[in-house]
Amino acid sequence: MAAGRGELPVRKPHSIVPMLIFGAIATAVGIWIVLAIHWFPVDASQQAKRTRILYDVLLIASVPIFVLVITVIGFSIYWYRMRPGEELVDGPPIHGNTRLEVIWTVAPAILIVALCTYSVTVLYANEANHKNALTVDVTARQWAFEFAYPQPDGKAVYSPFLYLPNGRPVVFRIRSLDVIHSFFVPNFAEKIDAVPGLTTTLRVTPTKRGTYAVECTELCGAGHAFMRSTAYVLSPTAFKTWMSKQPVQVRTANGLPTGSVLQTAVPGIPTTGPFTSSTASSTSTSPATTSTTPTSTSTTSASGTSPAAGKAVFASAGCSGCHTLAAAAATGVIGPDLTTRLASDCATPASQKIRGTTLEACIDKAVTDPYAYIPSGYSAGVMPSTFASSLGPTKIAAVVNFLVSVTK
Ligand code: HEC
Ligand SMILES: [Cu+2]
Repeated sequence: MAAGRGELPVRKPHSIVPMLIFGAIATAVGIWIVLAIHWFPVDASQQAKRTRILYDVLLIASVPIFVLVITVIGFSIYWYRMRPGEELVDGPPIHGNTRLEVIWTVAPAILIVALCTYSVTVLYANEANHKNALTVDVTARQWAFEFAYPQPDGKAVYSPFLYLPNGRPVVFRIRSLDVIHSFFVPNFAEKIDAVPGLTTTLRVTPTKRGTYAVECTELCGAGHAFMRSTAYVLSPTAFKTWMSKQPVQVRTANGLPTGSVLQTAVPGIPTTGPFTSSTASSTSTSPATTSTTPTSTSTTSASGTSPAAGKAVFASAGCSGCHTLAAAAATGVIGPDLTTRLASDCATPASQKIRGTTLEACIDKAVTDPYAYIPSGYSAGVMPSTFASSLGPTKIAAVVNFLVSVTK
């Protein structure tokens, strides 16, 4: 039985005037709303301004498209809804509309090409190299940033805070000593990852004096949320004055100032806080002495300088984050694989000349003075050079004994 079935006749089209009026009002209101919202913090760089204007253009282009889609759907649902008695009836047999299909293919294509071209222009403008740019080296580590301003004779001015002269283009050269971090000043609207083994660059021209947050935006460990600093954009004269008062220091291989708390501890976090197991008092100002002196209370099963104690040090001092070592179930890949390479690296003539001829001397030197001899394929400045002071003689001896015991 086909009673009641069949196809509806094509309905008389509605006038599109109500849609146009609704669409025009909704577009105007929508654009007003998206432009009224502060999507970004205050612009403090040329790059931020360009990026914000680009976003404004993208928003202005998006609102009419959104309104068009929603309006046509809404009106169609209402106008062409099913009436009582039409439950079993098919819609009218409409197949394709070439003109409409050409329009909805060509118009978005033109729009996308135009917006892409504009975005690329902004990208190139933001990354343009400027003569006379100020170079600032950014060193990231768990969990702090350190800024270095290169000076003549291979020296540098170091600062845990970022000072910049207003209006002068800056080139940041960014490195990480440990894991992947990301350097971000929201008001500059520019960010880039700090990747171990690479130097990444970021260009910013500050345009507004003020104090801004510097943040790490890559989850980089337990202290990630504390990995913040401050950027001060000063007048050029104030910047000069600040710079002239800073001590010029010899550049260290790892990009951190000699004696910086960063060499041993994490700023802003007490040495006895949740991120360290240190039992040392933190009242001393010298980093060499703020570090732990191992006490026998800190270990229970293994103590002193035994290989077992050394295995615990290997885990707690973060060695396993960078090194592979079967005996410690460590799988790090930033430094040499100690299971396979340590024996041979300690046996080369160059190594023996610098690190000593015995395995024990070699490992001790490799841990306490890591850049004296660099095994082939690696570079200086990655392995922390501060274990001698941060771990103290007992833990060093323990970890050396452990490595000797597992190296054949
Ligand atoms: C941030 C990564 C990193 C950490 C953490 C680290 N190392 Fe290294 N280590 C390296 C790199 C890179 C090298 C090779 C370059 C060099 O010797 O400085 C290296 C070299 C070595 C060598 C010499 C290896 C060879 O083949 O000659 C030893 C031994 C060593 N590390 C032990 C340790 C111990 C013990 C710890 C923990 C107390 C540790 N490392 C922590 C990155 C790291
Ligand atoms: Cu980080």
